[in-house]
Amino acid sequence: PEYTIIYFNARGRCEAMRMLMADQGAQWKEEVVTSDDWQKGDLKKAAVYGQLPGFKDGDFTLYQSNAMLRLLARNHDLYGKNPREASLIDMVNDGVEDLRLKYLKMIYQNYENGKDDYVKALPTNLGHFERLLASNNEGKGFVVGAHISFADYNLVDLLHNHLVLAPDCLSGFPLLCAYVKRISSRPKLEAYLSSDAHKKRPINGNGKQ
Ligand code: GDS
Repeated sequence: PEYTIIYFNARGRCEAMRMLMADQGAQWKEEVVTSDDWQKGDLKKAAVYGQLPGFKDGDFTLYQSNAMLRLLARNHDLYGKNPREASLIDMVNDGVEDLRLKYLKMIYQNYENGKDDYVKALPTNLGHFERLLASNNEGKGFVVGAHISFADYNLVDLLHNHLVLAPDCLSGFPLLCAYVKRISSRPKLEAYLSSDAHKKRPINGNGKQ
C-alpha cells in the first residue's frame, strides 16, 4: 500500500481519508493502536502534538488529520482547479472542522446531558451547508466546483455521523439529503461503505454515537 493510517479503532478523524482513498482507488494499511499501546507512552512521545492519527505516505510521516486530507487532495487532484476554488474548498473544510469540534465535544464530554441541545441546534449548523451547496450548480453536484474535492469527503463523513446521531436531521435539507446519497453511491465509495472495514469500525473511540 502507498499509505498507512496509525490510529485508534475508530472512524473518528480518519474516516474522511479512508473514504477519499477508497473512492480514488488508493491502497492503504491500518496500524491500529490499542489503549494499552497508547498508555505505554512511546507513541504519544513520538507524535508531533502528542495525539493520533498519524499518517505515512511512503517514508513521509504527517500528523493532524486535516493536513493529511490536504496531502491526499494534492496527491489525487482533489483541491479545485485554481486558487479561488482551493480557497472555497478550504472555507468549506474549516466549517466542517468547526462542526466536528462541537460534535466531538458533545460525544466525549457531554453526551448524556448535551445531546438534546446539540440536536436542537443542528438546523442552524447544517443550514450553512445546505446554502453552500445551493450556491454551486444549484446543489446538484459537489460543494465547490465541478469535481469532487477533499471537503466533499469530509462533509459527507460528518453528515453520515449526524444521521446516526439524529436520523431525521436532514429532513429539512433536500439538497444535503440528495448530496449524501449521490456521493455515497459513487461505486468505489459505496463498496467501501458497505464493507466490514467501515461498518464494523465504531464511529467514536468511546462507543457513543
Ligand atoms: N487536531 C488533531 C487532528 O485533527 O488530528 C486532533 C487529534 C486528536 O484529538 N486525537 C485524539 C487523541 O490522540 C484521538 S481522536 N487522543 C489521545 C490523547 O490525547 O492522548 N479531540 C479533539 C479533536 O478531535 O479536536 C477529541 O475530542 C478526541 N477525544 C477525539 S478522538 C479521552 C476520552 O476517551 O474521553 N481519553 C480521549 C478523548 C479524546 O482524545
